[in-house]
Amino acid sequence: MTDRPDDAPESKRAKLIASKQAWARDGRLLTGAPGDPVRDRLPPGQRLVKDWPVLDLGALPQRDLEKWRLRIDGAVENRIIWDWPAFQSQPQSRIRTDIHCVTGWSRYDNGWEGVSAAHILDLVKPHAEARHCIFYSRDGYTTNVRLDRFADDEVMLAHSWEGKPLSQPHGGPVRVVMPKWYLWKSAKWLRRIEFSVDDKPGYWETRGYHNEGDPWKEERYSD
Ligand SMILES: Nc1nc2c(c(=O)[nH]1)N[C@H]1C(S)=C(S)[C@@H](COP(=O)(O)O)O[C@H]1N2
Ligand SMILES: [Mo]
Repeated sequence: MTDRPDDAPESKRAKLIASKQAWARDGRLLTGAPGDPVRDRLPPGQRLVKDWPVLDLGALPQRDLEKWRLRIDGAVENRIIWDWPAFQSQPQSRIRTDIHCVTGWSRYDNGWEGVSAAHILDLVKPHAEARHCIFYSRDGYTTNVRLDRFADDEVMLAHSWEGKPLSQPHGGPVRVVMPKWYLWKSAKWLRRIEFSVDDKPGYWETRGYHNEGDPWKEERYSD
């Protein structure tokens, strides 16, 4: 898969999606030898990059902080709708993590700043039956994670990367960061989080990609 083409024509976008689905069919990059996150830093089948590639469906949503809203709802006690000032006024967290893309690149030491998943869970109080989080993005993308994975202490909604506002191509103003999972779980241009009793596989999960996506277990593709 190539970098995101600016104003991707429909044919180019279709090609990119088709090639990524072919990767899943062919089991590209699978080594068959799971890694050990204690011993290694680079998960199996990955290569280290220094730059930060842009990967998405090629539709770059407008960045408009006036109109920006984040809705958090579903199986929760307290629903939230934040506008930009409300989001900014939440307690801030910082983490430094590696990121791993299923197309084979990993990038070490990304400094993120934003609002932690732990803080969000404190505020919304998911119902006892809630098991899943579904992320909805402004470009129509969706992805699903288990609630216990969302609750991991490294998970956050990031608005900054390396001390600067997250750039629009990388998901600004706000994206999810789920560093323990392949990067497709880290939804860019986040607009809604739904807590759910039922799982709702997202864009890539319904196109041949694994429902969980642990890079150490090479959970790239569904069987
Ligand atoms: N909204 C949205 N989020 C998305 C995607 C997308 O197409 N739309 N692509 C996913 C995929 S497949 C990857 S690998 C990462 C890439 O993030 P980056 O462009 O910042 O490297 O974003 C993920 N989040
Ligand atoms: Mo990806």
